Amino acid sequence: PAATGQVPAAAEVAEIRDRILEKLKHSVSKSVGSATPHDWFIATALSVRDKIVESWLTSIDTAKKTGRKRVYYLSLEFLIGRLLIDALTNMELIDQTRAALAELGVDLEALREVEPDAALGNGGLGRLAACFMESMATLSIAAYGYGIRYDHGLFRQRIKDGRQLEYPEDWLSYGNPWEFQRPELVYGVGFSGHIETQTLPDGELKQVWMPGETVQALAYDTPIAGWRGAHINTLRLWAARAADPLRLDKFNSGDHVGALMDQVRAESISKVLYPGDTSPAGQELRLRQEYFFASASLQDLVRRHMSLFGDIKTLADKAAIQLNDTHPAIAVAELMHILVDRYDIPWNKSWAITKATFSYTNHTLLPEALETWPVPLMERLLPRHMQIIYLINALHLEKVGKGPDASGARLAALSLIDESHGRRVRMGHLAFLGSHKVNGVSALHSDLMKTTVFRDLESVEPGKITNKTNGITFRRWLKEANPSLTSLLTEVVGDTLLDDATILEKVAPYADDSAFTERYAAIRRANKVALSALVRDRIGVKLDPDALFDVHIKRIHEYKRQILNILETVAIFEEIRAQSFREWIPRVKIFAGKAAASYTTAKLIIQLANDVGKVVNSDPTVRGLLKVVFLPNYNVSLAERIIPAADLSEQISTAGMEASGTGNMKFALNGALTIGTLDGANVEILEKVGAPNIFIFGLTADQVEAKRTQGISGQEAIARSQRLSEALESIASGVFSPEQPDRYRPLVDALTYNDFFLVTADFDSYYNTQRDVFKRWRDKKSWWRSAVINTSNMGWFSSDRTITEYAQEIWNVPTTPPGRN
Ligand code: DL6
Repeated sequence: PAATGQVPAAAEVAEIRDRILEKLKHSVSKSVGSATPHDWFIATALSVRDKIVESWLTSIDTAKKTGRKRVYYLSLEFLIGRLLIDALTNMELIDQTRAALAELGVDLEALREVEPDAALGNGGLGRLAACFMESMATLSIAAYGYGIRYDHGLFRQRIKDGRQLEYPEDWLSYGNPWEFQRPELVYGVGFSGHIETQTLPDGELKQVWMPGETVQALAYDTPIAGWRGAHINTLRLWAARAADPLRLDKFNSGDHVGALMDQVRAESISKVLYPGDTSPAGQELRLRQEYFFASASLQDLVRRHMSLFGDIKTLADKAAIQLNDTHPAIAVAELMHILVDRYDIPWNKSWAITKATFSYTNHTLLPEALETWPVPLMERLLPRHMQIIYLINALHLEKVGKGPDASGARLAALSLIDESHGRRVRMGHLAFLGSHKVNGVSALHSDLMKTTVFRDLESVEPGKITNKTNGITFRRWLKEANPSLTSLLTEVVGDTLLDDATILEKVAPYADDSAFTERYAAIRRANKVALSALVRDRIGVKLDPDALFDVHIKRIHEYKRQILNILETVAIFEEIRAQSFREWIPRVKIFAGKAAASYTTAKLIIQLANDVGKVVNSDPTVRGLLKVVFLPNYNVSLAERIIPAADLSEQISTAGMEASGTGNMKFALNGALTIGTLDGANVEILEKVGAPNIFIFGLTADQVEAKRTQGISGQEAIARSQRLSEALESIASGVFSPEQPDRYRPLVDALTYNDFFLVTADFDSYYNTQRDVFKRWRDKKSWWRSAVINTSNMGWFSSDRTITEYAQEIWNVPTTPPGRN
């Protein structure tokens, strides 16, 4: 990152330099002469970690002394990315450290690049968890994040002959300087076995679960520094180990592989993020992961609660547990198991404590992502929990079955057990019932929750569903990703911008100040030059930094409609070839994103983007007026490079399907204009930035629903639009895949006959709106005016705002804004 312009004090620089040298010598065991960039990275990370640890211990002590309520954020995913620049930024040590390293002949930027991304998440949900951890620390909330320490995070994507290949990701292979192993913190997590019924002295019956297998959960802690380092929280990740790592008897008798079987089985739980779940074994492993981390986390937090407060009945006053999607939902049954079976708290009281303690965030309405587990699997793996779930369900149905509208269909919809295709436990229902608040992640999404998947449950507990529109941390997505823009903005609003993002509003008047917009535009251009160098290095394509950078980066999914963007690209390509004399606007289409390994259609879309790029980029008639690039291995670090260089942000999901989006916020904050549907948080971005400063197109969520009831064939839309039919025809006929002309026939057939995502219905509207984008781009004054207005209105999308809402309306914990500790 560029320097912030402040000259660090020489004494402080010298002290940091000496600490780095000390770490290099005593912790890395290398001399200055022999140190590699990685050695310098470790030494620098350890030196800033020491500073963090000092505040960390104070934060923990203060929370203990004051007896504050803790927030526990349970998430199977934390998409953290790199931490060095983040830690230095939040500890306000970045300029000093850069100067100290420079004295040693080391470039901080080079160290930034050697740190592997901690990619313990798939996409938006995991990245949100990482932003929330940072904001909770910034707001001095005493919080713990709980998750799994996967040996291998999200797969590494390579593109070979245009196709995605998946390779294991190895973020831990050089060690992880940020974490602390806590060998003293080990919990046994049981699986399978049987239940014994015991009779208590008072005649009551008690169920005792005797697990058939126990896996150990080992804690690894990573400190998460809030802005200005005033408060540090803990991210506690669990690694799985066998209780008995080596069967010595087997080993000594010569069965060397068999002796390690238990270890392999146990450790597979924390081996990979999101193991493929198309096989029954894969499904079982996923459920084992969910229970493993839920159980370890609850045991840990109950132990802390008991040692601090000594009374399990006060748990809800001192602990708020947030379920990040349904992945940790089994924790509801686990807490009931702990309260009823371990602490002998009566059922009703236990249920009241459970509900008061938990809250649940829903992140998707896609039916395939709403988890359900086969009852036989649950019965085998978690017999006591299945019993508890049945009892929760029986009491719930008894209550709701008394109403006048208690039809069989309604009870079936309300039940925790879905009986429609084999018996399955609905984890969303379990999370809903076991929580006192349930929230969606944008206004539209929260409304849709009430009318779709949770309609019946909402009618039983009206008002339970609330909205908490997502946010992003401006420390990472503004200051660290775009330091030059941050410097420009702080010149205008002052250096408390990262303490209170709403002061960005003060930038609005500068939208009409040409001296300001010229500097703003120059910063974008420099970022585009830097991105162009990256693209050339990684995939060998040369870009024109003065072209319009039109960016579509996110997971590859049909509902996100990368194919709509590709169709427009193809249409323009054909037009440039046919009418090369026209005055075309040079444009670069940038795609990046990973497809789930088993998602065939998404992988075909990646291949299509690559194939289109190959043909377009080498066509002599196009003369570089249109370039199409697909950047491999999209991750947090790459996003940090691409977003500050984007002119146009593609947020074009089928309306009603993207719960919120957070990339949309990152782009708009950095001044890209959005082309988007009225979906997720786009709706709120429109409200904030105003219609003239965003390009909205396409069907609304209501229209999508209506259209789907009429039929989803694309034939009519294709017949109506010559451009669309020609673009589809050139894809289907093999223009982009001459070596295999029918490669994309399945994609084109789906759009023609079964266009569930309504790509064809939205095509003309999207195409025409892209022409509006061109018109605006020609009028540079107007373009930069809109860009500045976007930046100035994005303060509300800070995750500090989101977390403040959670704290006040769901967790009931105080927040202290940064700078006021
Ligand atoms: O809430 C974070 C993020 C949203 O911004 C995205 O719109 C949404 O798609 C994503 N949801 C998931 C859900 N996956 N599952 N299960 O990642 O959450």
